[in-house]
Amino acid sequence: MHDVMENRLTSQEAMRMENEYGAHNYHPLPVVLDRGEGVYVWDLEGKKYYDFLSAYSAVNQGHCHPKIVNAMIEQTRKLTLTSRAFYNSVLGKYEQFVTDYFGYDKVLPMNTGAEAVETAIKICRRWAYDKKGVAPNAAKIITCEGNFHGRTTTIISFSTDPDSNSRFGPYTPGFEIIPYNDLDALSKALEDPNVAGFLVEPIQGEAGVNVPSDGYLSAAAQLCKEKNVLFLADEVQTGIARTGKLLCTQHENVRPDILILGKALSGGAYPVSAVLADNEVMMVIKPGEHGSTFGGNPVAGEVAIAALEVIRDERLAENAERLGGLFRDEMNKLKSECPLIQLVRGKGLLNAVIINDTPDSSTAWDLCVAMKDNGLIAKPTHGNIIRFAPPLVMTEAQLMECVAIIRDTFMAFAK
Ligand code: IF1
Repeated sequence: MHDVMENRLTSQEAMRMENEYGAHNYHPLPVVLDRGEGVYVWDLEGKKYYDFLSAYSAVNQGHCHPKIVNAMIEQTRKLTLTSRAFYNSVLGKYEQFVTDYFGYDKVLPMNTGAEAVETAIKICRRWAYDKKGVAPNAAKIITCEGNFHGRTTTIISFSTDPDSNSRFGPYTPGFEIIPYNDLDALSKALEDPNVAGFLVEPIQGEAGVNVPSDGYLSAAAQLCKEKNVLFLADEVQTGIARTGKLLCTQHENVRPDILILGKALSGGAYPVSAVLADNEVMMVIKPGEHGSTFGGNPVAGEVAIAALEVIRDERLAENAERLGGLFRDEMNKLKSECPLIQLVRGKGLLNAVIINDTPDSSTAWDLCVAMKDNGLIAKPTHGNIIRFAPPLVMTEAQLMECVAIIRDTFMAFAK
């Protein structure tokens, strides 16, 4: 027993190794997570935390959900990967399940969110040439200021965040950037007959949970329809029940022409992403024209089926809607007592608190470190915005315990 204790990895040692041997492409909060279960995670010293980031909304179903883990283990013991050179016994079943679940004719399975966004861009451009009659290489896709759609070179080509795109040029052409939540700007941009699609996050996550005006998404979708332009919804972060509906676009009864999913499509157990569309769009891709080694693998299929069944069977969208409203009410009560809070915003259990300090101040970071010490982990985005996004399996009692931790931390800080 003594030997085992002596060799036990410590958080300090784990952080040192990451710093020494890993690229410095992140600045993590100083906590080393070792185990997760439901809404809880534990560090290497056994300290327990509420997880209020959910791996950026990938763990909506809670950490290590037994149904998802068991589906992964069972399939992994049987067949992990065949490539798409051959059929496999899971893919057709998964494709039928997921297209029925979201109401589309077809799905193109990929692995990461960025791959799904890249796939959607390629499908949209191909549709513009083959169906809309746009001249070769002239297709344009409209995107929004403040967007985050992934980290590949084409996607960062239309990012407006210098951290995401500076000194990674030359950039991929064919994108026009307009202000988010601005229908006049969209209407003007749509005058160009070469526009193939409008790529938009229903809520801008990385921008700090930027919720557009009511009616923006439905009006934007209508403008696109009138101009024969595809509406591409990036629901990688807002989808899978996070905002209180299965899809965030459903709050406005918008049905995207191309739907992009990732993250919680697998419950955080495995990289699974997907692009869904109807036949007149999806069938522009012919055999051999797009693909991926792992895309559509049997483990991904079984994991995604289990993850989506959990969302439905445990009514997690309804829970997110109810607890999200409660959380914002409680944060607004705290705002009335605490000068540190400038604004509370969000939908369902995708929320953010804007801290009353400059983006280059350390206040939001310091608050997150203090909350960590008090048993709740969250992380700032863009300096002074703290995103609060717990797993959707949280109970009201657990949420109120977290509200107390946030309140105690903020009130102690404000003294
Ligand atoms: C990081 C946040 C960032 C996404 C949307 C596509 C992707 C993402 C709406 C790409 C990924 C992740 C990536 C991660 C941090 C996190 C994130 F918004 F969630 F907070 F960066 F903006 N569309 N978001 O949010 O999916 O390729 O990562 O599977 O890169 O730091 P991916």
